Amino acid sequence: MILSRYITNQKTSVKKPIWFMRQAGRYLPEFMEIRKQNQDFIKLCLNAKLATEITLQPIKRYNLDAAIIFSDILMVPHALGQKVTFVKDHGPQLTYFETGKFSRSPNEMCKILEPVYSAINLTRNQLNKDKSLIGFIGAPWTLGVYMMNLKEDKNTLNNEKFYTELNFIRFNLERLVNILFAHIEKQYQAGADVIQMFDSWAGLIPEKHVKELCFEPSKKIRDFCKLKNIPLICFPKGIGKKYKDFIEYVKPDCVNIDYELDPVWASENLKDTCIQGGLDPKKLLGDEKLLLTEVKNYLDIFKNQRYIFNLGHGILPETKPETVEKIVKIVRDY
Ligand code: 1CP
Repeated sequence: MILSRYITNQKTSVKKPIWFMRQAGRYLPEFMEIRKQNQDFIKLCLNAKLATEITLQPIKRYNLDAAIIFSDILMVPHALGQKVTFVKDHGPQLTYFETGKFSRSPNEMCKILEPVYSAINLTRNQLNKDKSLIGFIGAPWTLGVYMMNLKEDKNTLNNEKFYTELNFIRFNLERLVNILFAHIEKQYQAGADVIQMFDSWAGLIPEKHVKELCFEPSKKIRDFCKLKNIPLICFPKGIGKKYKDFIEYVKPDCVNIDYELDPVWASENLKDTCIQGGLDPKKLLGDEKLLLTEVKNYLDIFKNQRYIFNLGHGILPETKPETVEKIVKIVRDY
């Protein structure tokens, strides 16, 4: 479990661990093969045997230091009773969220998500002991964005809705925090040794509300993980220089930086925390020489710090598997 020990500073090897966000899925031909025969994405996530197989696909190909369980942040709203569908070119669509629907208890939700925990258990049994298995959640705010439909098609905040429903949002984030405690603990008990919290839409929050809607719920999750000794990686994407305030307030074990953040600034300003990621996933689609320079650039900048090689957001579906292989080689040979 290199990664969890590295994050919690029990292992200070000079070699940087490497894995990729969204490494299991959409860009891999072996995934597309399984996907073709399994049209219902939610059902696929709830098929423990196939979810295990998909989770292990990138490990077999690239021998990465961590596997991330094949599931989705939207499995939580699904298990809470919302209907989740994936509409081509529009992203996920969730049926209108009524307060009454939220009345499923954490226990009832975990029952529905039992196959996810089984997949974690199955994967752990097949994964080499030196590899970490990452479980994950969507941060309360990002789940709220999907559950309450707060985003417009252009990936901007629906301001009118945000301000008229602010109290409803506050109320639901509070409830989500408690629900997520249960989901985290179940994943940990099943064999995940690290949890990553994706706050993919943190950058949409109006400045004045970032502390309340991103930092505070994240801190509650962090305190729960600390209490249970569960290593936590946070990814508050798009908050710019507020990364520094985020770290001071939330104190995560590790933080994933996004591709908009200047890595030199990150290295100088976030230096006491383990840093992960940063490289723009779009760079994997362009000129190869440029890409290799960029990879080395990240490794150089973070040479004397705890740094996990990863991207500044998930791998794009258009990425060639061979490109990923080349990156792995550079990081291993560095
Ligand atoms: O059509 C398909 O084949 C489904 C595509 C797909 C996949 C492979 C979706 C739909 N989700 C996933 C898996 C997934 N999602 C994983 C496990 C695989 C891995 O990481 O290797 C993880 C960690 C996620 C996390 C996730 N889902 C996030 C947070 C990370 C991020 O990229 O910002 C978010 C916002 C989602 C929502 C979601 N699920 C799926 C889609 C298309 C979306 C919208 C965002 C997007 O376009 O990815």
